[in-house]
Amino acid sequence: DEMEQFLAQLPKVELHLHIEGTLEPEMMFALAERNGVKLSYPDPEALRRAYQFDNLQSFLDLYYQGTSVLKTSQDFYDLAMAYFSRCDQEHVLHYEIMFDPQAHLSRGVAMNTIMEGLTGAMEDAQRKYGASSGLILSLLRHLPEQDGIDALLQAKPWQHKILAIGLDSSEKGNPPGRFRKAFDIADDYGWHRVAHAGEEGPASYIWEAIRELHVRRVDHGVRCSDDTKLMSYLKQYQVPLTVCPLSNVRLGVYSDLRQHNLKMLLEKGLCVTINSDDPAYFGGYMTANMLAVQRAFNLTESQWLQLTANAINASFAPVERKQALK
Ligand code: ES4
Ligand code: ZN
Repeated sequence: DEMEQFLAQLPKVELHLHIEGTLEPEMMFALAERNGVKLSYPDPEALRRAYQFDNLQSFLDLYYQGTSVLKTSQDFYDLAMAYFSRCDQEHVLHYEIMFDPQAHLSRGVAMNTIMEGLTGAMEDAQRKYGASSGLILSLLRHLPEQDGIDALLQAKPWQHKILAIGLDSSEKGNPPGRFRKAFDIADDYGWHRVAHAGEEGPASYIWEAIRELHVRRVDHGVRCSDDTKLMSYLKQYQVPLTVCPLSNVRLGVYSDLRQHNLKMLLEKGLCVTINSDDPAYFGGYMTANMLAVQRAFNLTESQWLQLTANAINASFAPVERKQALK
């Protein structure tokens, strides 16, 4: 209908996207073949059928397995280019994408291999599509802080090609405060700071990410609604939340989209944005997330324009680029 048409053509900005989470089963099998990697599923269909998750951990187990096919800079280039091409089709004009270097370094893939592939694709997407982009180096919170610091030191030669530090993986029992030193190094590199907080973990982790890691934007953050003081703070300072609707439903954070608090948060004046997280695993890219939200909440056109304005404001794009996006 008319609203779906409006959403399909709306210029978009994506701020919460794990590039490893865009690895579609078909590409996983193609890369496995190319690199001589054995997968534990017979074909892409069987793999896709296994994408039934009980919680964040059951997803992460498959997600990390999937990364085993990524070996060469060409693999990282192809992976990123497939996502960028999808973005072009969906009118996503600016994207800030996370990657998990520790998931690759631990398999013997060098930082240079990852960075050459990803930055090469970003430069080509800029030329080919006119899209702007940034890279967020995300640390795995289930590993010791020192492992993350080692990854950061390996990224030092690339510091000017990276926009921000992030923090992801298993949230429960892994509070943000443990990563202060790592975030201080990122600060010395001149990077912005984001962290996953309040996805499965408690609202206190959102406070901790803000107070101890000085994050400028919170990934997910939906559990903020358990804490009225926190909600007031997020509203007052317009701390952006990168909400991922289909992800939250697939991982059981909400039983269905109608139970999601994103409309409430938006109407209370928080800086909510909509994002796809790991679209190959959660059943949809940006447009699919927006259409699912529209079916659940029937938002007004002005609410959609607000969500888009929020994403532009929440981005780390230079002011001139932000103006061009508006
Ligand atoms: C993730 Cl949805 C989600 N949460 C935490 N860590 C992640 N890594 C990739 N996707
Ligand atoms: Zn995420």
